[in-house]
Amino acid sequence: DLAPVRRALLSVSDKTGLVELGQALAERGIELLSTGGSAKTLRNAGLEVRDVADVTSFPEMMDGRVKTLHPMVHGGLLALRDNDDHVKAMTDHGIGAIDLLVVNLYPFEETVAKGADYDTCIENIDIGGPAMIRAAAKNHAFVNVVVDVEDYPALLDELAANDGQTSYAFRQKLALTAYARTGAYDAAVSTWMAKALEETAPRRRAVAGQLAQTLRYGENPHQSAAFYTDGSARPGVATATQHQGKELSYNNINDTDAAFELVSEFATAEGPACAIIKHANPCGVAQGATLQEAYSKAFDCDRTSAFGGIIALNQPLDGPTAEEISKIFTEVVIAPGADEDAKAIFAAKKNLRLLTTEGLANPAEAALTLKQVSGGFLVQDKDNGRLTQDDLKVVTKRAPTEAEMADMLFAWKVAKHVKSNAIVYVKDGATVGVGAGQMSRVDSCRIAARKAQDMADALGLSAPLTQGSVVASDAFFPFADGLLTAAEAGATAVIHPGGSMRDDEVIAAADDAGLAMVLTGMRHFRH
Ligand code: 93A
Repeated sequence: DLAPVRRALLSVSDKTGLVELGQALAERGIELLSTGGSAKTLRNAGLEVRDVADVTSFPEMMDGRVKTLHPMVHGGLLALRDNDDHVKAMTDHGIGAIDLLVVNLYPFEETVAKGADYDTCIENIDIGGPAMIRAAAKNHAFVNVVVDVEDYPALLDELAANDGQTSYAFRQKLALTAYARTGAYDAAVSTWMAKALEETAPRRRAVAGQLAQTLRYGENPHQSAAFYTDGSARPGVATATQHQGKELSYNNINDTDAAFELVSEFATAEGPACAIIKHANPCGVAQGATLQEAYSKAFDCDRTSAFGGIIALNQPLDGPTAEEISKIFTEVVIAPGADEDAKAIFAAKKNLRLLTTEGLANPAEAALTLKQVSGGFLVQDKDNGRLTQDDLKVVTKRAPTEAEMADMLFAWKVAKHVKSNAIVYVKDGATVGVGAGQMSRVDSCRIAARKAQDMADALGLSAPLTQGSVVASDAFFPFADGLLTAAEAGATAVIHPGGSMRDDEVIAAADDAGLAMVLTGMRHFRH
């Protein structure tokens, strides 16, 4: 697998070590070909060099943009030496084999780093160099390609060790380095170009999907951002019609999505439902006899957090509900339609965005979710897990009442949309306390109960709203403490997946406290 080196093409921007390399190669009797500046450097050192222009019978032209882009060069690099057709083509056209290519590219990265203007950067995109490098690397069965000054000594050592030849393994390594270089080079060009274009046409990054909106900023003002759609016709924030108000922000889109996905758990035929979202978590979810009632009950869960929230409804927005919503500041309302009364009422609220969809999302639909981590992304099925009463296992002495059962199923649907650790207290078809995103489950239990107490104080009630509620937990109770906190807050029934090592302890504690408990066997982590 040793291959001789008889002819070399040297074309380098960085002339460091060029003369020494040329000398060493010449001493081995290797013929030197070279481009303009490189040839001049070699000649000045007294070396005998043949110009590529002489080989191609074309002068270097167009400010050097075309010097080596020629069959006399590329044929010499790409021809398979052991292929009769290739050899015949070389003979027919007078193409001489090139066994060694030494190139380092126009200093594109350095030019960008120096803050050069657009045209200067463009002029420093090397075309002929990468073309030759890729050709030589492809033909590493016969050809050596060196793209880095640092590799000159290794090349000379290899030639010395093999009497002017190189091994296949050596050429393979050179080819690998070469492709890494051209890959990095093009990446540098595209990175620079993305940046350059963003100044005039921001955020046109290579992201799968259709750019729907260049956002003013991301989660925070120092982050740039954009909204891409994936072409799906699914009802939701991406396909909704906006009737009024300024453009949605990054956080608005995120929260509107969370709100609409949650409210879509409640089919229109199941009666009115409303979800209010803040920071991607629900601060109130309720069903009601009317849409207005559903909204009011959701609002009463946590009036403080609901301020500036995002509201999703599972029925077309009507006048009375719009009237009620208008009483405080809300960022976005999304619903499967809005009647003329509602639109007229909202028209007076310039900052309120009204979005309407064609129906609700299908919460059981199969889909994928993506999450980015450094160096990659995680892909999983969307959590479309849903339960009915038949899926539940009663594990306590006391079975839940019908009302408790209805509230538990409601709470379970909500818990799926709350960041873990999720604890959701529900009473009469409305959340009365939500604990979200805590690192310990017992803290979520406590926070939800405390917020319920705060609301009771604010509303002037004698007992917290959790009194006589049910509680849902998105994952099992690892200890009885969370459960006992819920019981203290007045919960009478509990729904959770079960499956803890201490299930027996937790169930015994529930029995002691007179609670009814059902296990779902399904978990709803959400991070
Ligand atoms: O402008 S180019 O893309 N057109 C070419 O045909 C070409 N061939 C080699 N630049 C080209 N080169 C590059 O010229 C090499 O990659 C090297 O960086 C540089 C060496 O030029 P000189 O020998 O004239 O200093």
